[in-house]
Amino acid sequence: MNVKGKVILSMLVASTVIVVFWEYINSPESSFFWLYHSKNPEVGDSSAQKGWWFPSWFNNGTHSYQEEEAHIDNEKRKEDKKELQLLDWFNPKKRPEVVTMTEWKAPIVWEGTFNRAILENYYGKQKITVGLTVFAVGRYIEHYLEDFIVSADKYFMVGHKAIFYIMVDDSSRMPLVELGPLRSFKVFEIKPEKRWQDVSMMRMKTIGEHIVNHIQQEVDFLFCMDVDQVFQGNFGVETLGTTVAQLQAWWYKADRDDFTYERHANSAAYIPFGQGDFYYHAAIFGGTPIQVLNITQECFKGILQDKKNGIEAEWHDESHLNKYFFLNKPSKILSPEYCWDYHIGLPADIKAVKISWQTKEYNLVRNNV
Ligand SMILES: *[C@@H]1O[C@H](CO)[C@@H](O)[C@H](O)[C@H]1NC(C)=O
Ligand SMILES: CC(=O)N[C@H]1CO[C@H](CO)[C@@H](O)[C@@H]1O
Repeated sequence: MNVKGKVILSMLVASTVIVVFWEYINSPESSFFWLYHSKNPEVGDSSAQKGWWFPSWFNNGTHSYQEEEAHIDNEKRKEDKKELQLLDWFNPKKRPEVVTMTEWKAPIVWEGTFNRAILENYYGKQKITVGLTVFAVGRYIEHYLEDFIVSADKYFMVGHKAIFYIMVDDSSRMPLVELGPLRSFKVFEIKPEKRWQDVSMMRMKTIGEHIVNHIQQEVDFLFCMDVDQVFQGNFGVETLGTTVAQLQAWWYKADRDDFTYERHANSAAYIPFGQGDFYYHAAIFGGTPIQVLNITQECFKGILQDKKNGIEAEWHDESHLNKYFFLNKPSKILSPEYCWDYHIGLPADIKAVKISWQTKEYNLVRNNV
């Protein structure tokens, strides 16, 4: 080998050493092996691990999909070990007309902002199971339950294992529904409450008990949903996260001071004017079982405290849920496309409805309106 060759070779060796060392000191785990395997990729600090490959493309807006592909190739060898990071699958710039990031840098998932293929690949390898709780009491069973389950079977976590936890006050009235191969259901009888407000508040207690007793061993993620709605499009793995909140369709553009937060200072659900982030809909919330357990326990604590003081928050469990997410910011938020009310119409923001509200026939299904 000639002198020139030796020089080039030693420069190559030196630069490799520098690159390797640089990556080593910049990786927060100080390791090349991502031994820690988390199933919750949504709010990783991707800048720490990736800044080296593509310096702050996110801030400068120089990102393109070609870069992303090259970047993915570069990292392919790590793919199996590496935790999925937010910017691997989420592009907030794809929906510039709506808010796609919270102040605390949690993604607000709108149609078009996520790359389903990357997420499917990731969660497919993890072999996840996702739970879904739903309550139907009294006439809610005949009125809504079958539509809910049939549509969930078709659209909820397609291609992944799902368990439906169905809580009814009379299991003999359960509709007969045939589910797809990856789906199963468990029916539980719950004690009927006289007032619908109590049904919805006791739900928090019941979900918590079931998580402790069995759900935490059975699923990786859990959603809790109202029964008076119907799936219309894929409600997929892009919705999974540590704690997931749903934007309420009627309020997603409103000013925070107009939100129907609980405004009585003596309620546990109290949020003062001038504060708060979003108005969340109690019809859908979720997360990992352990986080959902905390949500339900804290909400129930607030409900009990209010009862002791002879007060009831204006929107019951939803008021307490809003208080919880005010104190403990959700790690992912779903756009109103995930729980839309067609009575609003269909503005251009709403590109693909995943779940829609059923007509609320309160006079038919509630004993006390
Ligand atoms: C559970 O909720 C409480 C009360 O809001 C909060 O202080 C705590 O950090 C939460 N725990 C977890 C694990 O999020
Ligand atoms: C290359 C380039 O424009 N880099 C800028 C990216 O944005 C950060 C802050 O947002 C600047 O500090 C960089 O100079």
